[in-house]
Amino acid sequence: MSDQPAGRRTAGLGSFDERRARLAEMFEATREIALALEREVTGVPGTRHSARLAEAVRTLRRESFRIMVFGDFSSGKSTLVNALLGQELLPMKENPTTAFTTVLRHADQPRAELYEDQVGSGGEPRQVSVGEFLRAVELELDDDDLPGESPYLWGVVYGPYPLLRGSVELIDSAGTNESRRREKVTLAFLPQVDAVIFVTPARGAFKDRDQDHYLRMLQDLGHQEIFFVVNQFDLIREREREDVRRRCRRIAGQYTRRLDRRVFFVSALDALEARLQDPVPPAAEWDSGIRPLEEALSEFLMHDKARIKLLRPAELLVREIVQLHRSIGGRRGMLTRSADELQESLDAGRDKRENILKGLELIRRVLDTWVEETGQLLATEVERFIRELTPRVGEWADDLPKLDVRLLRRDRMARYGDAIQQIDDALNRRLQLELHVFAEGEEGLPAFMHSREAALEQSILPHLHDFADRLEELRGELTGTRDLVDESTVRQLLHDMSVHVPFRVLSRTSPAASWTNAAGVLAVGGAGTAAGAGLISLGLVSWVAAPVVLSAGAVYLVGRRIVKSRLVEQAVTEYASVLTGSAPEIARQYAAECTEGLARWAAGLEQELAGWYGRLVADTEETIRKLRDGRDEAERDRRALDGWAGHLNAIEGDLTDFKQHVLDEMR
Ligand SMILES: Nc1nc2c(ncn2[C@@H]2O[C@H](COP(=O)(O)OP(=O)(O)OP(=O)(O)O)[C@@H](O)[C@H]2O)c(=O)[nH]1
Ligand SMILES: [Mg+2]
Repeated sequence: MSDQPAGRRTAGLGSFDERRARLAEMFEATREIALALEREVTGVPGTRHSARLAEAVRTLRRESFRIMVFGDFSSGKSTLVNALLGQELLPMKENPTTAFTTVLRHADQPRAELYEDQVGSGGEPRQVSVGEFLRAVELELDDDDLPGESPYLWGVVYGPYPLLRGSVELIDSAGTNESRRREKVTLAFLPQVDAVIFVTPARGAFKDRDQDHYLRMLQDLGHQEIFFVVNQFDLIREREREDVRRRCRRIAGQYTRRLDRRVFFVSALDALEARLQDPVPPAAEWDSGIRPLEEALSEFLMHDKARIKLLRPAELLVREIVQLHRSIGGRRGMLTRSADELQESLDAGRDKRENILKGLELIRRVLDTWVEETGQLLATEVERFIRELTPRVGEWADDLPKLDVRLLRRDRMARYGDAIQQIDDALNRRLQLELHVFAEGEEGLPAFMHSREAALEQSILPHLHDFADRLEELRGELTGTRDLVDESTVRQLLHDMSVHVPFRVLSRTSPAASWTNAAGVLAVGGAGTAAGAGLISLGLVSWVAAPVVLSAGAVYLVGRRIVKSRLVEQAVTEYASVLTGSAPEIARQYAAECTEGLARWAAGLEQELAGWYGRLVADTEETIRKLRDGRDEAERDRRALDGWAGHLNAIEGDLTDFKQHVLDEMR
């Protein structure tokens, strides 16, 4: 160390702890500037930038190294964690399962903690046994067959896990794209982790643009070493595997430079099953693909852990500094001009401003038209699907389970009622399955919504470009600095859409989750009581349930004098005919609910764009006022901005050296 050249303060790096303290200092200094700037610009310190920086420092200072398993719901995250631990610890199920973020830590004695508050908020945990924890973390269907909400936001399980020796923590998260609430909790945890294992299901891996959205989010948080696990690889047919591998590597290649050590094709379930056997069958374990992943992970933990602990936040800091420079540059640009000049630019820019507003209006119209069209097409699509189903209802009868005669002991009327209820339940389960395939299958709603998304992109992207270009032009004239508008900035605006597109809500519902209950719900409280998550909140279940209940009633009356085989036949016919009859209404209701969700998303987007423009004009007007009030205040502001810019430059210089050193020394 002593032979390091003197000069910048990072030159002699010292021990890991010294380096970490040095980086934390850089963070603190940057946060001071962010706070001051926020006070100056918005009048409220402590918003976005400074909060992110504070969070990053907390993560940096934490002694443990956190690796989070992150990805879509039901992609097999919990199964993978179990496979890595070599035991069946966390709950794994076909339906959305993990209720909240679970941190796994090594300790000799098993125990667990449950937290009701966000990490870092100081709330005391509830101390529980591991068994109690595991019951709490498993999403349960409540009395109405809806996934219950957990009171807990996160928890810790301690146990003798050799993998996690040396202060490594493995984190299982609630899946994305399932419930907004659970997703929010998962995303809030992300800035607090040092590394990420991104799990995607092999069937339709990286399929949605929101995968891209989450991956960008990870990049923005400074994650440059993501482990990609393409899971459930056993479900891919042998002859298709190479294609899937190639495609996944191509996509992952956009986010990592070390494809060989960062992308893995795994069957977590096979790995777990192999490891639960005694002795472990080596061939099965090897075929599951888990070993190369583990080797890469352990190499990473051995050689790169300390480097990443420092480099990840350093990367994030670089990005934050760039943003801060940008804000300072814009503000300073305005202050260096005279009030008259600025006013003149604002006035001269009147045409531009009008064009910007016109552009906004145009975007609004495109969005509104798209939302309306999508609603109409969706109604047609759902109606068509249901109509096409009905001729097949007759075939479903072939698979009906035997009636449970033990339940048929009461008087004749009640007996028929019970029998029909059983037939209805079975038909309902089948219908639910068909709806599920429609909602999830490549040919069904996802394909429909993809085509709608593509249509929207095609019609709206040019307008978004125009709008952003014009706005930046105006900003350039007012401040002397402008952001370059590139394709990804504009596309980023549309990314959020996928979260709001209701087919995902629909596709979340699993066949077993809600069906049997629906008729009961309707009978007891009307369609309104079916409010809740997923399909049910969209009304599809209760509307599809309507014919079922009617059918039970109709057959119940005629059924007094018919024999059992006729009863089934009659029930099925009734079921099919009422289902067809209700198709338009079911489709209309469902589409109306989807349209509402999309309209909310569109309104949010419009509001955001209007906000960009509004803030630029308001900032300019505020600066003009300051400049008019006398040069003193403006001059003071300018000096302050210069001071901050100077500080940031110095920090940036230190940071560059720091990063280089860490890279060199730890290689
Ligand atoms: N065939 C196959 N099935 C798998 C594999 N991994 C997981 N599964 C199954 O996929 C389903 C979901 O697994 P989980 O581990 O609960 O998925 P998760 O990502 O934790 O789901 P959430 O907690 O809901 O986000 C379960 O039925 C697993 O048995 C795999 O590699 N192959
Ligand atoms: Mg899980």
